[in-house]
Amino acid sequence: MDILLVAPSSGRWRAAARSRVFNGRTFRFSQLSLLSVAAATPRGHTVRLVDEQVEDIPAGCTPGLVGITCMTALAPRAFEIARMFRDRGVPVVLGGMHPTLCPEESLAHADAVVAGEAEPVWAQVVADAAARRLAGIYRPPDPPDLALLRDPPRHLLRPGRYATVHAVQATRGCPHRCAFCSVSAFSNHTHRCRPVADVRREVAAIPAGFFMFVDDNITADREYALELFGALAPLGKRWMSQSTLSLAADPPLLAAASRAGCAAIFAGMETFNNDNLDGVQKSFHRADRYREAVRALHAHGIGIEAGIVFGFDGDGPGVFESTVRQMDDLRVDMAQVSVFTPLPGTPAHEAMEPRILDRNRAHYDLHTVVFQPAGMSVEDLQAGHDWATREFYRPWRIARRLARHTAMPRGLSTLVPAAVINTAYFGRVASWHLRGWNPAQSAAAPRLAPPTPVPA
Ligand code: B12
Repeated sequence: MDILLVAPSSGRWRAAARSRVFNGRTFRFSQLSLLSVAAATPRGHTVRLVDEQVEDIPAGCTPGLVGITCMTALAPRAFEIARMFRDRGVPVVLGGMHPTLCPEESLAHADAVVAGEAEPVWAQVVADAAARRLAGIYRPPDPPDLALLRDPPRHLLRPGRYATVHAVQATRGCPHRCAFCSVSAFSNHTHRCRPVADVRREVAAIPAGFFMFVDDNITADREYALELFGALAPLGKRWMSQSTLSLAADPPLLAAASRAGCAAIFAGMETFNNDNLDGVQKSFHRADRYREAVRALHAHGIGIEAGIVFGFDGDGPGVFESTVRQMDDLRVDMAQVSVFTPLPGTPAHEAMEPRILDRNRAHYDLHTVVFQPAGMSVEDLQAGHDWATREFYRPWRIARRLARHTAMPRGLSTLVPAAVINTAYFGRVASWHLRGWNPAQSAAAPRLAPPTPVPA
């Protein structure tokens, strides 16, 4: 059977991905979701992969089966593609984050839904599609044994169109229970690890010096992380991953990550207000520890991309300016600035249900306000998010950050990824025309408790 796997893209994300600045590549990596489905496909079938960020779905094609991966923000586009193929009589299966968290909603647009990781059920789905008996929602009884994963067939991606196609996964899931996080909901707070030898072999075969771990929390299992970092060290590669800041508070682990080639971590700092952290069950991070965490990372030559979220219940109109100032002050290298988003299927969505104003899934892209904030108006939250993003990525701030970056140990060798990520966000500010304003300077702004002070 001819199987077509599609990664949808839409709206301003699609426009940015296709922009001529850097050929739109900077934010484009991975597609490990569909490569994993391709890898799990039984032999004897042909698999093609179309990533709408870089190419169009071939007009009029009629494969034997279409599989579409889908985050929440891409659900409307995924459903549109599903309709197009079903109108041609082609069966469609939806999988990924959104279909797993909202299987019934997704099934209304497809012949079948895979709710969870594909590996345990994909062969059955393919067999049922071939026999024209696709049967609703396929839920893996147990998550797959990660020792049985096959290598992702990266040759299915169009070469040269990605910042890197070398996305590797050592672990799946995260044990924490942050109320807003889809990953916790998807993985049911579990964290599983691949055999270190498999990861080492995959990394050793990468024909490049830099790669990305797409793990959600690579240090969640400390002993595993120590073993993994020890195995990676001799390979001399550079990489980035997501981790909590607990890495920074653990000197042996930090030293091991540094020796293993960790160039930077993405860590969800979220907010500089401990009450906000407590409110979303993220009490394992403390705002008053951020400074020492960033210092420790930098001392080991590891940069930090901070995940920052605006719109927590403790945020008032002053939060934007104070957050940008504190990020400057901490010398954060990069930041992903978002607005709080009650993603369907998360505890936050349930808790905030009465405050949800916008149910258009396309707006659940973490940069659009879809709920009534507690401490300011919808307009102020949107404007403040846009303003803070633009401020943080002002060219003079980027230049200052990069200059400081070179001063940290190994800073020259990680300057390229730091520069690429900063410039990519700058490009996003420009191409999305982010402007906004600082709500603290608008009149009649309600005042809330100030954020937790960060000790000098
Ligand atoms: C890498 C990544 C990206 C990359 C590449 C995305 C891609 N398409 O490959 C980039 C940087 C482009 C990206 C962008 C965005 N991302 Co992103 N991303 C990730 C990340 C970190 C890893 C994804 C991955 O490769 N996982 C490894 C694979 C193996 O796991 P998997 O995707 O779960 O796939 C398995 C199953 O889900 C299932 N499955 C998946 N697809 C399919 C399809 C079929 C047919 C079947 C049968 C099964 C199946 O089988 C797979 C194998 O077991 C995830 C976090 C995560 N844990 O998923 C966030 C994540 C998916 N991203 C997220 C978001 C919000 C975004 C953005 C919308 C916004 C933003 N600010 O980043 C943008 C939108 C981009 C766009 N084009 O419109 C959220 C999604 C939340 C949600 N409920 O939808 C996540 C979960 C991060 C988070 N913690 O919130 N992202």
